[in-house]
This record gives sequence, structure tokens and C-alpha cells, in this order.
Amino acid sequence: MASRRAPIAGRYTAEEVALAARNRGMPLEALRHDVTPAGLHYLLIHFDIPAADEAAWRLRVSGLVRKELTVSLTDLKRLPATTLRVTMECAGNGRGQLAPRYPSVPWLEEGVSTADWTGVPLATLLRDASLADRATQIVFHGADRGFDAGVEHHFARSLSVQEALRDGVLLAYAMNAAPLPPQHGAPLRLVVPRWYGMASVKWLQAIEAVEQPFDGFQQARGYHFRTRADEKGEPCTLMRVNCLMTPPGIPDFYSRRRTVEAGQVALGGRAWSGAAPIARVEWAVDSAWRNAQLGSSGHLCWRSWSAIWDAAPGEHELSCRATDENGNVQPLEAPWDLSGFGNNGVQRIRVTVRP
Ligand SMILES: Nc1nc2c(c(=O)[nH]1)N[C@H]1C(S)=C(S)[C@@H](COP(=O)(O)O)O[C@H]1N2
Ligand SMILES: [Mo]
Repeated sequence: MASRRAPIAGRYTAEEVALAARNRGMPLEALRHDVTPAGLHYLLIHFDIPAADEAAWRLRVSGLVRKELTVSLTDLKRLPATTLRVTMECAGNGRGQLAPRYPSVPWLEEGVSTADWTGVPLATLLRDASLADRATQIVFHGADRGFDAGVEHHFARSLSVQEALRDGVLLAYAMNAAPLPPQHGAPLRLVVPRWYGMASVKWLQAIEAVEQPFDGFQQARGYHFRTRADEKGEPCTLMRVNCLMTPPGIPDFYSRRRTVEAGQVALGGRAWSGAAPIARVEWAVDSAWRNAQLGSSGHLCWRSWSAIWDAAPGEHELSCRATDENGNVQPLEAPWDLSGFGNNGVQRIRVTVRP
């Protein structure tokens, strides 16, 4: 009998295992769902999930506003609500493929999901509060608190007033037609469509209008594309064009290598881009590219694609890559980034085709 696998010398670092276990990804077979079931939606939780009592929860709106607000969930639920289908991807998705590696969540490619978010447009509340003319940024404060690089802070992020007022930015209290689960920000979170996930602040307890750029840790230090630690870098904003294939056939437990039967194999997956709708998806067997069939396009969510592969026996590598309407296309190899952000290099799946 073949030995299962050889032991590997050296330990996992406890920190890497802890990060990977608490911030888990969407299993790629869940790409089959238009809307990711809530329990399969990927998770990124920097600190602890805060204790939240929905009845006692208040959202404060303050700073450069003409009218400060203190809003309960009951107040919010009385306002006109909308539901939006939104694809969210972690800015660090793909980090685990880069070397040298950065000590953070080691996503390979599973840090992406889609949900139906229900709530009140942020613009409704900002209109009620009436922004002062001097306000240029809106800061969103989460209730979770901890340390990063020695700096104690609440998770907080900002958007420009223009981005904050954009259609689709939601104060969400429901996910997939059910109350928001604790791990996804209960009782209230921000949802910023088309942006990498860090903009969608969970456990939202305060909104503050300010004049100067926000210098909080997660805004000014975290989430920047850098090649050197001492440079300012470029902030992570919209999700880069990306796509994934639902792995075909059956997997090996340890290597995840796939096995399929020769003949016609249905392939498919999802493509998305923050900048513009998806215009094209290509797929390849051993680097011979051809166009995939595109499914219907959501406004703010991923687009499905499909193809039929006439699989010949042997060892093959499958891949897929998307192009958006702005002409952005995925690179074959992701550019290296110090913190492993924005890796949208094409996915590669090793497949054994059995006669
Ligand atoms: N308050 C708070 N909001 C947060 C985070 C967090 O740790 N705390 N993580 C952010 C990051 S990096 C991502 S990718 C998304 C993940 O949302 P999800 O866990 O609901 O998928 O939430 C964002 N909002
Ligand atoms: Mo993230």
C-alpha cells in the first residue's frame, strides 16, 4: 500500500495555525452557490467577536454633522430597507501563495464569498445627520478591540464622503434573510460593495464625520500595497479582477489534487471585479486558453462561467482568468507584495484524468 505521506520536519507556528483556524475560508466547492450559505461564508476576525446585546446596541453618528444621532436597531429597522447581493473578498486572499510569506492569515484562494445583505442605505442616515460642509471623511468604528504591532485600537476604517454616499453602501442587520450572525458583525455592520472586505466594518457602533484623513491603524498602516516596510504604499481599495474554478472531480485528502474520469467534464466557477463588470472569462488546459460561457451578471456580485472540457487521460493543469469591462485582466503570476495583498494571479488546479 502506498504510504499516505511522509512526515514534514519542523512545526507549524502556533500563530499561523490559530489565524488559519479562526479566519477560515469558503470551501471552493461552495462556488456552486450563487449566494454562499452563511455558514460557508469566509471569515476574517482580527480580534475577538465582541459581546453584543442587540436590544442595548446604539449606533452613534457624530463629528462634523449638524445633528448628532443615537440610533437603536429598532429605529434602524423602521427605516426603508434594501437587500443587495454582494461579493466580498479579503484583501489578503492569495497571500498564502506568496514567498517569502507574511505572518498573517494564510489564504490560498478561498477568502471570497457572496451574501444577500439587508439593511438601510448609509446615505439615509448621513442625510438625517446632515453633514457639515467641512466633512471630507466618514470614519466607521467597530466594537472589537485589540493590539496590532503594539498599537491598541478598535477596528476602524474610513471612506471619503463621496464613497460613503455611493449607492449600495449599506448598514446591514441581516444576511441571507436571517439575522446577522455574531461572526459576521451582529447586530450591525457596514457593507461596502466592490471594495476589499476590510472596508465593511463589522460590529459597527459609531460613525464620525471628520475633516482630516483618518490615521487609525487599520487605515493608515494596515491595508497598503508595499514592497518595503518603510514606504507609505498605496491603499487597498476596490477588489482586483479575479476568478475561480469549482475544483472538478474528487480530491485527495491531503494534497487536494483532483481525479476526474476521461470524457466530457463540466467546468465552471465565478468571476468578479470591483472596478467594472466582468467582460470575459477564459479557461485553459495546460496553458491553451479559450473563452468560457458567461452566466448572468449581478450588479455588485460575481458572475458565473461555464465550459465543457473534453478530458484526455493523463496529468493536466486547469486554470481560469477574467477580464473586466475596463480591460483589467488577471496576471499569470501575481506581483509580490510585502503583506500579500491583492494577489489575483490565476488559479491552477492539478488534475489526474483516469481512462
Ligand atoms: N470590526 C471589524 N470589522 C471587520 C473586520 C474586523 O476584524 N473587525 N475584518 C474585516 C476584514 S479584513 C474582512 S475581509 C471582512 C470579512 O467579513 P466577514 O468575516 O463577514 O466575511 O470584514 C472586515 N470588517
Ligand atoms: Mo480582509
